[in-house]
Amino acid sequence: MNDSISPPHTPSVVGTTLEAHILSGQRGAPGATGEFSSILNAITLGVRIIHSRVRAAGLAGMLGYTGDTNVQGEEVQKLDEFANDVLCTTLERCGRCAMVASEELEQAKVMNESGKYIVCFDPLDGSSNIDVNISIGTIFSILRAQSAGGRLLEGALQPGHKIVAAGYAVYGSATTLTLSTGYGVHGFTLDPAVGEFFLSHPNLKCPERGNTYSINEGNHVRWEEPVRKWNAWIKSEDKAKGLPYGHRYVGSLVADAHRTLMKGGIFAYPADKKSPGGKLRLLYEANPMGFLFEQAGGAATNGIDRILDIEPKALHDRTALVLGSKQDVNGYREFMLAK
Ligand code: AHM
Ligand code: MG
Repeated sequence: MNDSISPPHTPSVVGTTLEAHILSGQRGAPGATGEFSSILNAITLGVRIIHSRVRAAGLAGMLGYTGDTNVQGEEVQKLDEFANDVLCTTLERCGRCAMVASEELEQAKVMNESGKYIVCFDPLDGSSNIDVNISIGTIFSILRAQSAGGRLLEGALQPGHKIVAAGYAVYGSATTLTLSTGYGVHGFTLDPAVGEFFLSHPNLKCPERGNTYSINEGNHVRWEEPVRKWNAWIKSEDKAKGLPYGHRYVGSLVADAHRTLMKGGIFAYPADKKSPGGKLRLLYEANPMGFLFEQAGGAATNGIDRILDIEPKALHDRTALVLGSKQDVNGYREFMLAK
């Protein structure tokens, strides 16, 4: 080997922090304005604080502290409430956020009526999984606030196609943040020793087609006939068509969606007899995911229609959600239309 020849130079992404990425303006994205960057920084600060508490809470759980008070006799805050408080506080303190809408708040909370942005979030998605050390996460989207004369004109009830940025954090084997400001999707990994997110997965693309499906099979008896037919088809033996698909289901949307975004395939939470309008929430679960999947070249529907075109009527609206590789989401749609 001739060690005088150096390997071809490829631009290094090592060392690009999330903050630097946001401040770089993301090649013309709205990140160029200080307000937008400051909102994103407030969210990512919140995510780092939640990460730190999630890691410690797992340890406390292992030691058996399951009651409402900790060893010092202090009241133990439920993690989802804690996560909600953290995000509300970081966003309020940044001074630029007009309003927040959260899974944990009955009503939207106005913060600064002259702020330019509204943030919708699920502070701790999949929180029922915390006790068993399975991945959980935080999902968010950022919308523009319309205000005139210091008064807010447009609130959080906006369709997903108006989103300017969205992302989710997964507190898993690593803590990651997947983010889009409308110019592709980028993945960041938290270095816990440094306390910073670093760019680890630039330009994420959801494959055109995958080989896994993700659905709660326990709801089979509650599904409508077209969902059952699709489910039977995707499990059928047909080597030429790449069937059957493998089955993966964690029960945390962040984890199931993240795997689907990275590896392709399909995630579905259809409407069923128990949840006729679907289970997942439109504003802070389906819409941010829909925005990210489309930005990554995938698709997101309610089975038939594009998620991002649904007009929300109330803050906590639910929807059926089907997301993943374009071909897989289209394949599901064909079954729904054939009913
Ligand atoms: P949460 O936001 O209250 O934690 O719950 C929503 C979760 C999603 O993360 C997940 O996709 C779904 O509910 C799982 O539901 P099920 O247990 O019915 O399969
Ligand atoms: Mg949730």
